[in-house]
Amino acid sequence: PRNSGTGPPATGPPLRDCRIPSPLLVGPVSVHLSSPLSMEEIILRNPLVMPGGHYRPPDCEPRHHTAIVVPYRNRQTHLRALLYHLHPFLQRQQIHYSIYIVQQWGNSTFNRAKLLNVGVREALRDEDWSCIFLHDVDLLPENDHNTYTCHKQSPTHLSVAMDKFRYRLPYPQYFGGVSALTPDQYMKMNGFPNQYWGWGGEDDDIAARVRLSGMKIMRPPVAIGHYKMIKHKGDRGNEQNPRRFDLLKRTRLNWRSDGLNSLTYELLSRELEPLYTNLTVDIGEDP
Ligand code: BGN
Repeated sequence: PRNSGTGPPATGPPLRDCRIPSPLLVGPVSVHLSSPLSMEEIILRNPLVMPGGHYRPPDCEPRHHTAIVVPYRNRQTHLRALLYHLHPFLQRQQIHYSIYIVQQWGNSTFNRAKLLNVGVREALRDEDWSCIFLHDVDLLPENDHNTYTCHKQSPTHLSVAMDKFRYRLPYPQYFGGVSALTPDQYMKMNGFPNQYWGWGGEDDDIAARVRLSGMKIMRPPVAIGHYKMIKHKGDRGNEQNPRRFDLLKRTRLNWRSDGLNSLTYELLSRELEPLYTNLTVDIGEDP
């Protein structure tokens, strides 16, 4: 079948390579946040998306294979807005992709970075992805020239201009929101920390790991890296983590021992929903 695997389609004549840049790009798009459609309506608008939120351009051979990993709990309206917006956005870029929603089971404190580790590991069981995107559920890209692909040399930070931060970086080392790495880059930095329970600091730790493992961070131009953030109150179960300052002081000592190589979790279910793969995972709780 054409829509599985990273290799060429099993049947039919070989396709020509997708053109770069994609002729389907439109540049800036206006993002509406009010009243997202129902899931059924969003499904109807995305007839070419295969179960699990998997897509492959129908008429050219994609050059990029990207897994989008989204840490998640209790954000139904955000999820619908993201899917409504992201599927057409990625299809205009003519890349081969899947969207993975990694849902933390239970009510213990949220742990974004550990969920990202789970998502990366599970996504790589499916496919030989060339690029992995770490994507917050409440961020919507506003310009499709911001391509969801990876650079071989360096991890990338994409959300460089969020409306919440008046369309610029809140501080130079900021790595939160949306970022991307190749599987090799991910392995080189031993993945992400598992010890950040609650809000804050885990993205700074990830940025520090990039540097400590000898890599740099690349960014698109500010004019292209525009994102809208869906406004929301602080989540219950994701209160600010008071330990984040102490943890960040120890990244240099801890990054080799805490990360991908110390990751433990129990995958409770893996469901191929029409527009995403739903991974429900027990990641334990703050000790
Ligand atoms: C920073 C947070 C990040 C967060 C950004 C933007 C910390 C660590 C203590 C210095 N970092 O202050 O996690 O993404 O704000 O909101 O809290």
